[in-house]
Order: sequence, then C-alpha cells, then structure tokens
Amino acid sequence: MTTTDPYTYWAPTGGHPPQSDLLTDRAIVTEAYTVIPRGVMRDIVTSNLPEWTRTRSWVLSKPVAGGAVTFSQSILEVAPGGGSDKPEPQAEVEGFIFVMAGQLEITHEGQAHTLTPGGFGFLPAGSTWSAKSTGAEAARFHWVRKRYQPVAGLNPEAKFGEESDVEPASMPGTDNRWRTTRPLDPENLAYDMHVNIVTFEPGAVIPFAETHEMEHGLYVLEGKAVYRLNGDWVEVQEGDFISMRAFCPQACYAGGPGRFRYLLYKDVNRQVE
Ligand code: UGY
Ligand code: MN
Repeated sequence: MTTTDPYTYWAPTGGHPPQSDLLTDRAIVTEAYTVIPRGVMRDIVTSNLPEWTRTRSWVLSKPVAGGAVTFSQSILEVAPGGGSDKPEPQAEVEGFIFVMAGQLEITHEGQAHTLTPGGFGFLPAGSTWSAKSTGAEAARFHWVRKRYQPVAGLNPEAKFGEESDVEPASMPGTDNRWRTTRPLDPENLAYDMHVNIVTFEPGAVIPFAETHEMEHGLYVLEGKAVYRLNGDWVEVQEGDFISMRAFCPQACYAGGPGRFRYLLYKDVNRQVE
C-alpha cells in the first residue's frame, strides 16, 4: 500500500485487496450483534434518500427480513444548502438526531432550532418538521428512527438541546468514571426510546456482562476500547458502529489513553407488541 491515509481510494494492481484493520476487515455480523467498522463507510455503500436533497447516507442498522432489529440508524451528510421539507415519510415513526459536524437547522411545528456538534433533537411521530444544512461545511449527523408504540394518555414531547447542557449521571459505584448523559427524561414513560451519550475515563469498565431485553445501536464518538459482545471481545475505536440484538451480553474495558465515548440507542418502557 503506497498511501499513508487509509481512507484514500486505492486500487490494488493485482491480487487480493489489502487487509487493514482501518478498512473493512473488522466487520462482523452475527445473530447477537453486528460491528460495522468506520472503514466500511465509504462512498460505495452510500444511499440517496428521495426526501432529501444534496444528501448521502450510510445506513448502519435497519430491520431485515427474519431478523430481530426494530430500529434504523443512519449517518446523513447534507451539503450546505441541502435538506428536506418532509424528512420522515412515515407518520408512525419517531426520530432522534445527533449532530457530529456542521450546522443543521430543524424547523419543528414552525419553530427553528439550530443544531451544531453535540446538538440533538427528538421528533415525535407524526409531527411536522423540516431540516436544512445551514453551515459552511456539510452537516453530518445520526438519525435514529423507530416506530412509536403509543400508550393512551402519554404524549412524548419534542426536545432540542445540546449534550453539554445535560448533567451526566454517574453509574453506581464508579465515582463518575463511567457516566451517562440522558437527553430524554428517563422517568418520562411517554418516551419509548432513549439515545444517550456514554462516557468512560481511561481504565474505566462496564464491570459485568449486561444482559437485557433492550436492543442497542452504538456509535463510537471518541477513543477506543475492547467491547464484550456475546462471547467475543472486539476492539472498537472512534467511528465504528455496533448494533446489539435484545439480550446480547455486553461489557467493555476502556484502555485509554483518552476518554471512550459513544452514542447509545435503546428501546425502553414498553411491552412486546
Ligand atoms: O444503558 C445501557 O444499557 C448501557 N449501560 N449499555 C451499554 O453501554 N452497553
Ligand atoms: Mn446496555
């Protein structure tokens, strides 16, 4: 390989393509979990969406026939001036947006919200919203979508904000070395999904194999760690994505040298439909 930049397009002159851990060879698909390393998110796997202009997307998770995934998660990259007048084609589907780069203006029920990196928005199912990339560089953000499971008398409210304005909760017994920022109120049963930011200081761990009914979408925002997934230990780093089916045992060890941080989707607060 002649280039030092693993993301630069490179074509082999013959034989097999190179197998570098920064490219695609760390991808894993099992019944219990999927790992999509950042190197897989290349031009060749982008989708265009009919509702969006000047946009490309990488779909990281979606329900597939015979599978057990009930949410979709994509990274969208919207060039300046691009966007959508009606992003969500399905009235029963709610969404959560988390911005990683650029500036995204969301107009929800007539009110404009400008989101920059760390900014988030929860869009209840059936609400009216539009989105526009208003910065000088492309807006790059996560869009998690799920079919809302209504309960009589409970109405989830839209919420917009900034990660740094939400006080993180220290996980029990960890002296704040493992903490969770919860943009949506965990006590409010109107919400049937959460998207949290989970942070570990170097050396911090999930000290037991969590095994729970909730699925996860997990995108590494910063740092690296070894992640326990079902019976395997898998190295992950910034830009990698993991999805976990219900009951997939999970733990992690954040070896440093910096913080390990990820965006974590989970379904919550509902019986099986
Ligand atoms: O909230 C959670 O389920 C979280 N502790 N799981 C995780 O970070 N893998
Ligand atoms: Mn978990």
